[in-house]
Amino acid sequence: MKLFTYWRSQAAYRVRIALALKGLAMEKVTLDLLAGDQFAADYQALNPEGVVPTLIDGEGQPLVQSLAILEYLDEKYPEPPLLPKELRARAHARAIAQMVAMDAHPFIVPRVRKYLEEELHVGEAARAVWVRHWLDQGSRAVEEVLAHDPRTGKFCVGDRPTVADICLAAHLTSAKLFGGRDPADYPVAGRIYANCMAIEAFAAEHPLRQPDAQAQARI
Ligand SMILES: N[C@@H](CCC(=O)N[C@@H](CS)C(=O)NCC(=O)O)C(=O)O
Repeated sequence: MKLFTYWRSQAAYRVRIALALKGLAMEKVTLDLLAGDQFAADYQALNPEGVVPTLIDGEGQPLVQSLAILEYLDEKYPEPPLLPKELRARAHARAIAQMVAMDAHPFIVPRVRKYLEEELHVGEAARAVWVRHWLDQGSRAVEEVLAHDPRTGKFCVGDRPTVADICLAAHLTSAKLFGGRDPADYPVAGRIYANCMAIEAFAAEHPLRQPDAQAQARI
C-alpha cells in the first residue's frame, strides 16, 4: 500500500498507526506541506482537496480522509479491530475520535495557518497562541469525557486501542510538537497516551521517527 504522508500531519499519523497496528506494509511518499507539495497537479489528481493522507490500496480510486480510511482498513482487514464490538461503545469511540479530528484539528492545519499569516497578517507568535488554544481546548474536552465515562479503561474505550486512541494519540503528539504541552498534563488522557506509546505501532510511526522529520519547522 502506498501512503502519501507528511511527518507532522496528525491525519497522516492516524493512518500510519492503523496500518502498523494491522501489520500492513506501507510505502511512504512524503510531501512537504510547508513547501506546498500538496498543490502539485499530479498530487491533486489523486487528492483534489490537496491534503494528506492519501492511501493507494491496489487498483481503484485513491482513498482520502483519515477517518474514512481507518474505517475502510478496519472493514477490509478486520484484525485487530479498531472499534469495540458493542454498538453504543462503537459510537463512543467514534465520538472521541471526532472530538479531536473534527472539532480541534481543522483549526490548526497548514492552510488555516497560511490564511492567518498571509491574509490576516497574524504573526508567528500569535499563530502559535492560536494553534495551542485549539489543541488545548480539544485535549480538555476529551479529558472531561474520559474522566467521567465508566467505559474508560487502559485505553479510551475499554482495554484495547480503538480509533479513539489513534486520534487522541495523534492529537496529543501535535500538542507536544506545536505547543510543548506534556500529555501528562491531562491525567486520564496522559495515562492512555503512555499506554498507546508502549505499543510499537504508535511509537514507530511517531512524527519524529519519520524519514521526513525536521528538527525545527515553523508554525
Ligand atoms: N479531515 C482530513 C484532514 C486532512 C488535512 O487537513 N491534512 C492536513 C495535514 S494534517 C493537510 O494536508 N493540510 C494541507 C494544507 O492545509 O494545505 C483528514 O482527516 O484526512
